Amino acid sequence: MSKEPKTKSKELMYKVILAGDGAVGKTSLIEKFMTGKFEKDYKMTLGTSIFAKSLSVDGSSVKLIVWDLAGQPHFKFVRAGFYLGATGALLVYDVTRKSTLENLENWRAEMEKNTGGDVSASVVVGNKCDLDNLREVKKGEGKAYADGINAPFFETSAKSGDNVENVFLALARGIIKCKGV
Ligand code: G3D
Ligand code: MG
Repeated sequence: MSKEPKTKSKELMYKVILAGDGAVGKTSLIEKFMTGKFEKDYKMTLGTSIFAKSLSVDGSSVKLIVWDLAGQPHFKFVRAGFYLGATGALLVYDVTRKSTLENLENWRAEMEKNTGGDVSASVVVGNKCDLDNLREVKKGEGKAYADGINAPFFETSAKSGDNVENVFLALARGIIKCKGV
């Protein structure tokens, strides 16, 4: 897919990817965003799923083509192609597992390597904020990481829906800002 926006009925189209360790809630987030439903059955993502959704951002219509990657290390070899042409990324960790935040740097490195640094906007997402009793990562720690890479930050719950839409809006807004539309 081209990195440049494609114009169809004045709608801009961008490929974005969901990056983050297995079971942080990437598939749950995109499913919640698409349907408003939270799927309780966990199915390991095999390969890639692709979702499309149009958003209205500050008067512009933007279509996000969201690629949901296999986060499991044994699928690493298939990931390279999924980064191709990506303009934006959600970097997702799980607030109940600190290692998933620490691993975001590895995800970023892999992304940079495979896109040549062409991902123009990222948003850092601390998911599962409904599980406050199991929390291992303070909100401030996620925010500090996001500030360090100059990205917006949100805590979300794919279960309750908290901030799910805001994350995708922020990503679309970041892309538009970067592309100077
Ligand atoms: P992944 O796509 O990143 O691998 P999934 O992650 O979306 O498949 O989610 C992994 C597990 O976390 C699933 O639970 C899912 O229901 C749960 N989950 C995802 N988001 C949230 C959330 O915001 N809050 C809570 N409480 N759970 C969440 P199971 O138990 O089926 O493995
Ligand atoms: Mg998944």
